[in-house]
Amino acid sequence: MSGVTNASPLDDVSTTGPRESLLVQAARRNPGARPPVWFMRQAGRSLPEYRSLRQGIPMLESCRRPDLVTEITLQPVRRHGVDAAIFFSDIVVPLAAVGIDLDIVPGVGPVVAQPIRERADLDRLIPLDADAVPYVTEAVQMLVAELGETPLIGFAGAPFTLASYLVEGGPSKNHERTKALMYGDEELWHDLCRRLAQISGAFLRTQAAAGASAVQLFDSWVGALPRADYERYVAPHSRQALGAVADLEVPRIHFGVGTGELLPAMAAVGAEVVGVDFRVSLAEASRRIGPDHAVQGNLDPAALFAPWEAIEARVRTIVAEGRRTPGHVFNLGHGVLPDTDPGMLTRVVDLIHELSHEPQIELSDQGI
Ligand code: 1CP
Repeated sequence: MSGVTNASPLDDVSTTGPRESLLVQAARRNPGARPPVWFMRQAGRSLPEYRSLRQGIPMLESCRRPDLVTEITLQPVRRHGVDAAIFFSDIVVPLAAVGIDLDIVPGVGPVVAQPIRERADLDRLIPLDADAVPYVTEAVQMLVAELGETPLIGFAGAPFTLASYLVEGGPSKNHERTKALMYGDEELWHDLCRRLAQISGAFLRTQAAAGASAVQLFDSWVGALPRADYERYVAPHSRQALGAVADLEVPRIHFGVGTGELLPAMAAVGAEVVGVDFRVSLAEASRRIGPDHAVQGNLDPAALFAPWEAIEARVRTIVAEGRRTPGHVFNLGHGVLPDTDPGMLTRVVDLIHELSHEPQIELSDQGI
């Protein structure tokens, strides 16, 4: 087996394991000489080697094949030298595993055959057990062996974002049916989200128990809600999902898009790290969240289409701001866009890796 780092898992003495990695340390608010860097959606469409591997294999099927999952997860680690791997799967994989009839349609996303809109529909959402996703456990174990000291991040979709796909039946811009159910039948909404929180929590736990070093809860679309609604309709369920791994000592990252107004509430439900999209600066985000949490982010994925000089300036600003937070994990403000030049991602990683050798520039020098 060819590991992606020099460290072999066999001589993985406790001083160099993934638990001592920059990622885990930054999440624990013990920042190193530079931030760790990885990218949401780093495994996938922007890589030609991904596209050739996936040819003729439907997305859901590829998520159920540990050999493919392992290879796709490793591709960006090899190519870019990122400081963490993100498990290749999808937020709807655990829903399919409990028997929801859905597909991931190329160019569209998850599509649910029979949306969940009435009380009787809840019967189709049975609890998830690790036994229902043996391919996840197997792939995580294979990956941990291959990755050596590089940490693997497990993930799940948060109840609100999962509910949106289930209620709408597919991707949605305004989440109108989801909000109609949430505001119109609060009891049914909470019953639905309790089931989703169990599924989401069990999916996180399966990955952490198999050896993932950190987990991320994606509440991608929750920025569609004002804070009062977040606290009333969503927070208890995201807390339940994150609580499912509270005893496993893996740092938990909690991310959503357009969540500037929700950051403190998202921090409060039980995450060590709060993901920040590109609409709020890291300094402001950290001020809103407070000293007890690290932050992750937040280069605009669309900025990667600008000339390198513009990208470099933005990366340096984000790193400088991150140094003023309790802990910083460098990432994009949302996932890698499909047409991104992978070479730009590699350059961002190289730049951040070089920054540990440069004297630290004070923010005031840059007029921030
Ligand atoms: O590198 C990685 O991040 C790899 C694994 C990964 C992750 C973490 C995939 C593979 N999906 C996800 C999470 C995911 N899936 C989220 C949360 C992250 C985010 O906000 O981007 C969401 C909302 C989904 C749902 C989903 N699955 C969409 C979005 C649809 C919409 O509503 O706009 C899409 C396009 C998919 C399919 C999918 N998932 C992953 C890949 C590589 C793909 C494309 C597959 C293909 O068509 O070949």
